[in-house]
Amino acid sequence: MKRRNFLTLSTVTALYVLTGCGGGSNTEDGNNSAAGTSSAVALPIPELKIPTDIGGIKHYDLNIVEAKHSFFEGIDTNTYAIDSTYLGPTLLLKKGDNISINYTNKLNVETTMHGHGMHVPGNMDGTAHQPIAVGATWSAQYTVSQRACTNWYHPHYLHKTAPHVYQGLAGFIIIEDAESQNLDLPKRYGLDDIPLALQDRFFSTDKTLLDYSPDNMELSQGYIGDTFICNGAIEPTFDAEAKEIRFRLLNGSNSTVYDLGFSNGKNFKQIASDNAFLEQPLTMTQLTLSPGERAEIVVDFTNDTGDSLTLHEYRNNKTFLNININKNATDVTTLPSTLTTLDTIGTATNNRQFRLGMQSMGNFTINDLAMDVNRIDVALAQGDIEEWEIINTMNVDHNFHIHNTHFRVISRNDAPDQVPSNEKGYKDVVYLPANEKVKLIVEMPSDGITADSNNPYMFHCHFLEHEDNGMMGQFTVT
Ligand SMILES: [Cu+2]
Repeated sequence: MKRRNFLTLSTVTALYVLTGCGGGSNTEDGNNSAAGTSSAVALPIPELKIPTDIGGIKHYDLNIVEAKHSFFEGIDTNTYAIDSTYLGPTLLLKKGDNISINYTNKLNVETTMHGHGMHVPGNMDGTAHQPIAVGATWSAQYTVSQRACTNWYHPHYLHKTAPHVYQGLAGFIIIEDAESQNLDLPKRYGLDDIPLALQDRFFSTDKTLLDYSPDNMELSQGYIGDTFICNGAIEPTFDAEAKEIRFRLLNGSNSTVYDLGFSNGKNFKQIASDNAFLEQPLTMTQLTLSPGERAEIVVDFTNDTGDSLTLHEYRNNKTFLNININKNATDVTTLPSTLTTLDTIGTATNNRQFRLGMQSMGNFTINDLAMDVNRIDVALAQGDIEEWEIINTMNVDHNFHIHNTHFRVISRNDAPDQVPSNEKGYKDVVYLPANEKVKLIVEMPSDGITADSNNPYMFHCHFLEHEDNGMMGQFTVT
C-alpha cells in the first residue's frame, strides 16, 4: 500500500487542463458541472462555530472524532476531524471575551489541543502537559487578551503531533478587536474573508488512508506530500465577488515551505503576519510561509470580472486553489493605507542562543539537547525582554516557534536589512533556511499570565517531524 503509485496531483492537473474547465463551468452555487475531475469541488469553508453563552462565558463544545472524508470522488478516506470530516470549525473570538473551549476526545488515542499563537496561561496551552485521555473532555478557559490576528488550533502531543495533524486535526482561531472591526477590510466570513488551510498529503494507493510514513530522509528533509490540499479539498474552486477579497493563509503542513502567489502574477497586499496587522499593507507578488506561519492578504478583483486564476505554490509547482471572479460585488471595501501601530519592544537585558541541530539520524536537538518533558530549559519572568539568536546549524530548513508571546525579527544572518518587510510585524514563527540564523527580540508580557514548571510553555521547530523527534524545549514565566 505504498503511496507512490496512485493518481498523482500532476495527473489531476493534466486532466484539469485537458477538460478546460475553471472558467465557465461553475454553477451559481459554486458546484462545478464538470464531474470527474478534482476541479469540480467548491472550496470548503470551515463552519463558523457559534458559542453558547453561559453566565458571560462563551462555551465552544468541540468533539475530536474519527471520520471519513471525500478527497477523491466516490472514495472515503479515513481521517481525524473536529466536528467535521477533516479539519475543524473556525472559532471567532473577540478581545476581552471570556471563553471556554471544551475539547472531547472521541478518538481511541490520547491527544491534546493547543491554541497556536494564543497568549494564555501555561495550564491552558494544550501541550504535552495537558493530555486529553480517550473519552475525556479538556477545557481551555481564558480571557482573550491579544490583538486581532489569525491563529489556529492543533494537537501538541509529545512525539505524536505530526501524525495527529496529518490525519486532519487543525482549525482556525480568528481574533477580532475594536481596531480590526473598525478598519474597512473584507470581513464577511466565507464571502470576502476566506480562511485557507494549506497542506500537502500522501494517500495510500487506494486512497482510503492518509499515508503518514516518513523515512529517515523525509524526517530530516521534509515529508512533502504529492497531493496539495486547500481546506481539505484538492484544487477546489472559489467563485469570488468582483471586489477586494481577504485570504487568511495558514501553512498547516507538517514540513513543507510554501512560496505562494497568483498564477497570472497579480499582486496582492499583505495586511497581517502571524500575530497582528502590519502597520501598512505591503504590495507583493509572492509570499513565503513555513509550517505554522500565517499571513492575511487582500487581493483586489474589482476590475477582474470574468477572469480566472489560481493560488499557486511555486517551490513545488502545485495549485492550491482555482479562483473565478464571476460574482457581482455585494459590498464595497477600500483597503486603508494605515492598519495599526505596533509597539516597539524595549531594550533586551539578556541574550540567549538556540542552536538547531541533529544528534543522530532522525534525532533533533536544540543546544545539543533533545526535548525532555521533565526538564525546564529556560526560566523567564514577566516583563523580561531578551534577544534570542536562533542558529540553524544544519543543511536542511527549520523554523522556530515560541508559545505565549510574539516576537520581532531584528536581523537575518546578522544583517538587519536582510529582514524582509513582511517579517517586521508581530511573529510567532520564524523561518530558518539551511545554515541561516536570525535574531529575535522577545518579551514576556507583564499581565499576570504565567506558566510554572508543571505546565511550561514550549519553543520548538514547527516542522512537525523535527518537533516530534526532539527539536523542542520548555520555558517557564513566573
Ligand atoms: Cu526543524
